[in-house]
Amino acid sequence: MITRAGFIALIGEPNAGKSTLLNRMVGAKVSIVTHKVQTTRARIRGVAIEGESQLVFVDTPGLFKPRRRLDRAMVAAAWGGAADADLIVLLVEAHRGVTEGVERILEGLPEVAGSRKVALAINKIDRVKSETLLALTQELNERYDFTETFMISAEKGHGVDALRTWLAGELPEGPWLYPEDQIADLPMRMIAAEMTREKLTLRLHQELPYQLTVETENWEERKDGSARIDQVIYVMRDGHKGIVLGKKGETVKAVSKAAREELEKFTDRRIHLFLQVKVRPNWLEEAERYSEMGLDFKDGNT
Ligand SMILES: Nc1nc2c(ncn2[C@@H]2O[C@H](COP(=O)(O)OP(=O)(O)OP(=O)(O)O)[C@@H](O)[C@H]2O)c(=O)[nH]1
Ligand SMILES: [Mg+2]
Repeated sequence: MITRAGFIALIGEPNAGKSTLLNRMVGAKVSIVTHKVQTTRARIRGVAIEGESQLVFVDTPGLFKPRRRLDRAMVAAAWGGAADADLIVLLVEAHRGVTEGVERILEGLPEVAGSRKVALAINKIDRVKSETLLALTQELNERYDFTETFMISAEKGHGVDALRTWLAGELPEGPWLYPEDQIADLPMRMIAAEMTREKLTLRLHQELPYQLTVETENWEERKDGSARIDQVIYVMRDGHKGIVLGKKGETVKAVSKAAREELEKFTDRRIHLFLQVKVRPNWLEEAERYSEMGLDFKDGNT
């Protein structure tokens, strides 16, 4: 029996639906999703199986014009994800079309992709009329030599099977890269921190989600089968700490509850989650914060 395996990078602008697609392909929520841009910060691998093929999807941060060190490290991680993959899928939002951001990605793509196959996935087709799709497909294919074009809704699932089947057939022949029951390749402590960051991002406004990071400091297995997890939320200012805590600690309490419930579902066990908020004005310039996030600090150098 011939098996196939390889890496498939999902790239695109922030908010294009890369993490939603990864989760759908894997069949579990491995990568966090919000309606806000720049949710994913590092490369996150999720594993799916299709026939004799093992598909390792690499979710990447969105590609955008970076301003801060963190932004630069994120964008470098995204292009790096594409450069290391066997196949690349570019996600473009159907209702937004060829934005300036998409133009910039198309400019960088030839060099990064080289001779590798790039599929175009026009996502969020549930938001537009079919006439729009044909015009957009044509326009994008005039600008880049995509191997295939797929029209999908990562959220609703339309077109996703066709994309998965095509990818499975295009991967190089070779042994599987992960045990067949493995769905993600990132440490549980990081998945747990990401879940808390998702809940924070959903509840906090404006710039605050971009100025905090979450780390799992301690994970303790308990005799009764449950786990105690201690996490720190790093913020930059006293004022931010106050907002994260909320009136009488209501905000952090709600975040903790939501994150704990999701973690319990994910791990199928009882979790005791303890969150602490620490002010660390300079965390965006600390190498250790980047390694905890799975990013390369040096990538942020100008
Ligand atoms: N209507 C619709 N919304 C979608 C679809 N796919 C994703 N979304 C929504 O788009 C938003 C962004 O989705 P994400 O998966 O977080 O996007 P992303 O590309 O990972 O974003 P970053 O991590 O910020 O780069 C979320 O609110 C999703 O629910 C889709 O097919 N249709
Ligand atoms: Mg994402």
